[in-house]
Amino acid sequence: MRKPPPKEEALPIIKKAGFAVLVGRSNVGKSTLLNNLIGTKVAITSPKPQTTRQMIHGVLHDPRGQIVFVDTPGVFEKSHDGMTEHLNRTAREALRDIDVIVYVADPTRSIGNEEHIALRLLDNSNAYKILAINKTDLQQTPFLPSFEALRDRFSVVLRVSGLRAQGLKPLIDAVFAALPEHEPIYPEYQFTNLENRAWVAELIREKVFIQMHEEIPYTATVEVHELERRENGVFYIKASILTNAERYRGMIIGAGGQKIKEIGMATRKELSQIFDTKVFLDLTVEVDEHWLDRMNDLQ
Ligand SMILES: Nc1nc2c(ncn2[C@@H]2O[C@H](COP(=O)(O)OP(=O)(O)OP(=O)(O)O)[C@@H](O)[C@H]2O)c(=O)[nH]1
Ligand SMILES: [Mg+2]
Repeated sequence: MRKPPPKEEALPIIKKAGFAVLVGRSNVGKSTLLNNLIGTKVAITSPKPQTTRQMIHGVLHDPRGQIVFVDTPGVFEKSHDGMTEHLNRTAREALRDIDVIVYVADPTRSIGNEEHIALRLLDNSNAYKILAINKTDLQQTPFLPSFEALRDRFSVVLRVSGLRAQGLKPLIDAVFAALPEHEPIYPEYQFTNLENRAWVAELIREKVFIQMHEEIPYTATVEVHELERRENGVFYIKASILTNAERYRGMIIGAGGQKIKEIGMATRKELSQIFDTKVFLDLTVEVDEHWLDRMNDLQ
């Protein structure tokens, strides 16, 4: 007797997977776009430049396969300080061995020297290049035509709004079209490469960026020492904000402890909504002049 042909559903389904790196100038909206592509807050955002300091993976799971979007620090022109050098280097390194580049542009800002520095990142890459012109929800996008004119450097040009989650489907489709067939890179339940502690540290750092002005956010980092769900269901977090000098420490604490209280309150509010439980946050501010050196050593 002849064997019946294999049932169609028994055939292995070949899916796609790969890395799509979001690059561009600082503040163009890469991290906001990443979060809305994934549908979860994996990266912090702020109206200030140089918010993102490390590569952050956001994993999109889809019937077609898996896209690992990689958020990168924005390219910044002023490069005399250690932080900017670290950020620009991280953005450059993120472009090694990847499948797709999503170059994010902000049409409210002109194509100046810094944009050209950022565009140069594309030059030696064989990756499939997509130009995502962001912030198209805004009325004032005076430099839109000059970005459209970059068309020849890219395989696809798309208009999106990361903030309003507009134009994301064509972007995801364009990335999938360019990805190779590949095994999934992350397990199905995982959305980011950041561990919980690192992610909570980032959330606290975001509040520092939002609450503090001038150079203060750039003098600070956050370390989470303990993170556990206690028997009563409460999330217990012990963390410190590290800053370069005593005077900055005083400013982050604020008169009568007002600033640190606001940073703590905003963090607790967000985390208790995400975890759907009470959050206890023990947050201190400490002087540590070497945090930036340690970050650079990680490279
Ligand atoms: N109107 C509008 N604002 C946006 C959009 N996307 C981002 N923004 C705003 O732009 C600012 C910067 O956003 P981020 O996502 O932090 O930008 P980034 O490119 O990751 O910045 P760096 O990490 O510093 O390089 C924030 O105030 C966002 O709310 C958008 O589509 N429309
Ligand atoms: Mg960012």
